[in-house]
Amino acid sequence: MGKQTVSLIGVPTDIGAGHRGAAMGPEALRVANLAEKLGRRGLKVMDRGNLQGPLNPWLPPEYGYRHLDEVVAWNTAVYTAIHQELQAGRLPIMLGGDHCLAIGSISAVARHCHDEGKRLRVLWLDAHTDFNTAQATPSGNIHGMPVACLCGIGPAGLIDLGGNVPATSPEVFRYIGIRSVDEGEKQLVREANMRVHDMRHIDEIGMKRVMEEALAGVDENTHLHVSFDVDFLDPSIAPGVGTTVRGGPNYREAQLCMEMIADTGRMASLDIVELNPAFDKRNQTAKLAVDLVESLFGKSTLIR
Ligand code: 6HN
Ligand code: MN
Ligand code: MN
Ligand code: MN
Repeated sequence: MGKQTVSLIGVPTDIGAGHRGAAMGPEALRVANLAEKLGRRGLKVMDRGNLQGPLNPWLPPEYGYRHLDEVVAWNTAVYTAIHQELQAGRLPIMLGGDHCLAIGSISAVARHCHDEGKRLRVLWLDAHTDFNTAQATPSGNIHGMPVACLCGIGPAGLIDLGGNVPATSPEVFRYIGIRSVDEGEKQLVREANMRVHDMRHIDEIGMKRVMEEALAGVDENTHLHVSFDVDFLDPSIAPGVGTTVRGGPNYREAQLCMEMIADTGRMASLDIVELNPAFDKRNQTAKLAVDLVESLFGKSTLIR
C-alpha cells in the first residue's frame, strides 16, 4: 500500500460566526506546522491553499439568517473542493473557518459515501449541538445550524448542495462534549433523536466508554468523518475560540478521544473549525489543535 495522501484545504472566513477572527484559522494552523507534523507521521501532505469567497459584510440577520447568500457561496466552494479530493482518493482536511463550512464538507462526504456504497459516521466534537433553525436561533449565526441543514432542516442552497435532500440523517451523527444547547434547539435535538454524549455523560462514565459507544458499529465499510470544533476543548487549554464554554474535556480526555478514533483506522475526512487566533495567546490553541490532530493520525503516548 502506498502512502496515504492528505490534502489541506484552507477556508478563510468567519461568515457564519458571531465573532470575527475565524478567517485567520487556516494560517494559524499552518504556522503551527500542521503540514510538517503530519508529514512526520508518514503521510503525504498536499497543501491546496485557500478557497476564496465573499467578504463578511457583518450585517444583522434577515429572516433568521445572517449572511445566507455568502454562506451559500462559501459552502458551494467547499463542497466542490472536498468532493474533488475524495474522488481523487485523498483524505481532505478542511482548515476553517467557522463551523457553517461543515455543511459543504459533510455534504461532499455524504455524496461520496452514497456513490461508493460506504456507510457514513460523523463524530461531532463540539461544546454545541449546532442544530438551530431560523426559528430557533438566538443569533441568526449559521455556524449554529450545520447539523440541522445536513439533516434537511434549513434553507435551499444549504440543504441541497450534493443533490440529495437530506444530505444525510440524524443516525449518522454522534455528538461528543456537548454542554451548551439553546432552549428551542434542545427540542429539535430531542425530536430528531440525536445521539448526544454530553459532558455529564463523559463525567459519569468517562471518555473511554463514551468513545466506545460513539464508535460502536464502525467497520471496514465505514467512512468516518470527524468534525472538530475547537471549542470542544476546555477553554483553560484552548482559549482561541469565539464561543468558549467552560467544563469541556481536559488535555488527556481530548487525547484519548483522538487516539481511540485513530485506533479504528477508519477516519477518511476531517474538519478543524472555529479556531479564532484573535482570541488566542501565542498561537497556543492552534498548536494544541495540531497536537490533537497528530493523535488522530496515530501519534500515541503509549509505550506498549
Ligand atoms: N459553533 N447555539 C449558539 C447559536 O448562536 O446558535 C452558538 C453556536 C456556536 C456554533 O460553535 O460552531
Ligand atoms: Mn473514497
Ligand atoms: Mn460547532
Ligand atoms: Mn461550538
